[in-house]
Amino acid sequence: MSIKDHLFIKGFKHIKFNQTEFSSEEMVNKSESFYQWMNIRRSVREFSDKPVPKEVIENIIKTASTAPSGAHKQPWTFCIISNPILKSEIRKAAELEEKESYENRMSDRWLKDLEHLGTDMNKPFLEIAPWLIVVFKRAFEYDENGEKYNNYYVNESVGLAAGMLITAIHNAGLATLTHTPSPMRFLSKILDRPDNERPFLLLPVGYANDPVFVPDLKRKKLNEISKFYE
Ligand code: IYR
Repeated sequence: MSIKDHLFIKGFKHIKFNQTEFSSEEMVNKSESFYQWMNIRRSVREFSDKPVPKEVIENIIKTASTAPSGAHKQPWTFCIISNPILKSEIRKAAELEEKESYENRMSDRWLKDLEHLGTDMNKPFLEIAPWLIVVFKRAFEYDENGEKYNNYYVNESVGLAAGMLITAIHNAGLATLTHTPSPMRFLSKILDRPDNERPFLLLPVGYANDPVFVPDLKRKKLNEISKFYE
């Protein structure tokens, strides 16, 4: 007797999916140790210029692209920059926007909310980190006749991929920062992206500077972020 490894549902091939199962004890241990590992992740603003192998970055990007997405449209493009000329162009343009933001665009309340993070308009990490990843969301696509069609839940999908990207970066023992210079249109220009792509997030990736100091943040407790209905 042969066991079926696929079947057709409404004409579409479905393959057998084998969920990896763990015992309750293993589940508790794995989820606890993964939490402990994720809980030491921190956004880092000072990077070393120590090189990171391209293969690591490729694996990280492939991991991010395993994220679920609306209608499985995978509405993302990752631009990965190590070219020093492009990095310095990006830094200059980002700092111009940040200067305007810090001096004129952000409210007093916002600036006060950021004080404890020690951020300012200077973004040297954009040149120092060996890699920059710019995540673009693909608002729409062109079909073979050049007609536009929309993607679905684009922000949700790309947000999920970005979360998985950050997780994969941390898993590799590397540091990153979710940087959102605003507005980010300059990234489309510098990277020569097509009109269906919009910049979503800019992440420097590399080794943290040694030593590096980060704000003494506290995470909300489980009972502050959740409510169980049993
Ligand atoms: N984009 C600016 C300001 C900034 C805004 C928030 I909200 C942050 O959590 C951190 C920074 C900057 O990168 O400095």
